[in-house]
Amino acid sequence: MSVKNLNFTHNGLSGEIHIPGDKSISHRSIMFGSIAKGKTVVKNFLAGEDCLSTIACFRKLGVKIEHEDQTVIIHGEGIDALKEPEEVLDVGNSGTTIRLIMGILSGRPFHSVLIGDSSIGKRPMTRVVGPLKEMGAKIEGRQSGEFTPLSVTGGELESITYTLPVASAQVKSAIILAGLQAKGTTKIIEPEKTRDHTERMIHAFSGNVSNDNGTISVEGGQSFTATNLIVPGDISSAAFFLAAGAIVPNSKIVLKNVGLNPTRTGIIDVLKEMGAKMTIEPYESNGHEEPAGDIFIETSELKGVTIDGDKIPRLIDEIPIIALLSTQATGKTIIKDAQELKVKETNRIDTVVNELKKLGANIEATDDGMIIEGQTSLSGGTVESYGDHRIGMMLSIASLISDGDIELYQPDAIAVSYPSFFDHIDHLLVK
Ligand code: SPQ
Repeated sequence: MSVKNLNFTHNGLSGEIHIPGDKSISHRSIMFGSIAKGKTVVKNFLAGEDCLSTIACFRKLGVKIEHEDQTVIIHGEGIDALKEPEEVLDVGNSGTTIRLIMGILSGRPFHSVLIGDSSIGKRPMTRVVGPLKEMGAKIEGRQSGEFTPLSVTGGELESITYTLPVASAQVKSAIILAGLQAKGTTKIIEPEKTRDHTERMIHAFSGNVSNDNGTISVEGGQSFTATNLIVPGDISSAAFFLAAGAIVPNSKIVLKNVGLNPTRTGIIDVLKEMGAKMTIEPYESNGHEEPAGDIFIETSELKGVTIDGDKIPRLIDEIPIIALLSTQATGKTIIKDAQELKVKETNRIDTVVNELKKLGANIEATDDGMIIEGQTSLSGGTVESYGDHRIGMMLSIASLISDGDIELYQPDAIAVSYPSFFDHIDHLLVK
């Protein structure tokens, strides 16, 4: 197993970094480019392992995709041109890829097999398989379709009206992608608002979808026209440096081109409530579908907060780094209503609590979140990402404030969403 010794010597953080492209949007750009007609050019694409898995899957479905660095060109021929894959579709570590692609495959009249890594093999799929079967897809898998490997045979679909039992953009998006191929209008009722990148992407590719007070409606039989996209930086990646800027002494940094879609900006609200010294400069809207801007942040005195309810979907992937932030805030931070953390790349309640405890944090797991008591100084120690990119990055940021060196097992997982992460740390360190 690979291991990285994290012993950065520094005098704070300074300077600016350009945040790499948003993972959720990069996945969707490949998917919509593949089902649209014409040439789609995507700039600032995230060339992380998860999004490369999405490219590999669509190539196996017969789509011509050129990729160099942060630019991807997709030669779409429409959804009817997708072909039965001769090989299994391997999604690697990517929950977004497997859940969304199932929505597309459900309406395609052929057979596909989906597999992923050992983490994907433990993540629940019935949440997507259930509604897609209701629409008419034939899907089988281990434990009645709960786990990979999954096989999908698509065909004619009926529209449904479906109330999401969990706040999940992946479930919503899978049903939208199937609904686009179904007879009639599919309606999805969303009790709590989740990220709306799929809906925005439909508009960008000249399609229609509406949201009336949490009921999303999509008409079947739509076709899409290729477009050019610029992916904004991923706020979930920026979050690690927002936290670093706030908790590493003598820091003042600028994060350029951060995606500011309001369904994703929960981390900004939390940092403000904790007392972070931060300024946001939104870019002028240039008519493209996703807002972005620059964020300035500096070392701040933080206080504990409570995070719960409908705030959770707006920052679900940022909870590991919020836990670290909270160890440096005075008072108690309570995170609740976050049971979904248990079904991410790892059980993120357990991995966050166990690994931060090893560094001396005062943190306890609860049934639906965690409670952190600050302010605690962190020690060095041996910790592990357990193959979860967000746990690996959180522990690496912890090493910037720990008293001793941190040995991180499985640091490679970070390449899933942020291949240039350690270069960016290195760039910001004041030596
Ligand atoms: O793609 P994957 O593995 O599910 O990635 C994660 C992450 O931390 O990067 C979750 F583990 O992000 C999800 C996010 O939690 C990406 C996503 C999307 O692009 O639609 C939505 C969220 O998941 P969910 O289950 O709430 O829909």
